[in-house]
Amino acid sequence: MIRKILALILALIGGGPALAEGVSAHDAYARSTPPGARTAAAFLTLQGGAEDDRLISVSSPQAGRVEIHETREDAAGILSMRELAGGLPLPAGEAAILAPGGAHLMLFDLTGPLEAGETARFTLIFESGARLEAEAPILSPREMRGRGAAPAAHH
Ligand SMILES: [Cu+2]
Repeated sequence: MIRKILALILALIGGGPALAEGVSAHDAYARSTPPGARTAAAFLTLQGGAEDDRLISVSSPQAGRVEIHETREDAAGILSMRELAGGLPLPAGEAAILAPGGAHLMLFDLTGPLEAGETARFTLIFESGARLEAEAPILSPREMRGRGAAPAAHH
């Protein structure tokens, strides 16, 4: 129910002509951080519009910098992550799911801890010029596990 309301709010905030055929963002959430942490991770689902597009830039008032990361597993099963330098492709009509263990938004230079129960805010900018605001509930470790998330290996 709460998620439906958030989605509705997002739809209203995101409004305008871009929404009908444009990209949209859903189901955003962020991982809470322990005191003193300087980085955090957030996740969401992007839905492509009528044209191919690409998420090229993300910012948050709660972080000095936000990068778009992907997670890779090498032959030995070691996970590492790196910035998607060219941004995240979002083909027309397809969904891109950013989730633990995969692509994610990486927050650096946090202005403060991300406390469970609060909200992280993001501005997403796409190659097409589309701009979306996303609100991400900050989840406790227990709530993250409820999402099927593995324990944080690399954050
Ligand atoms: Cu990362």
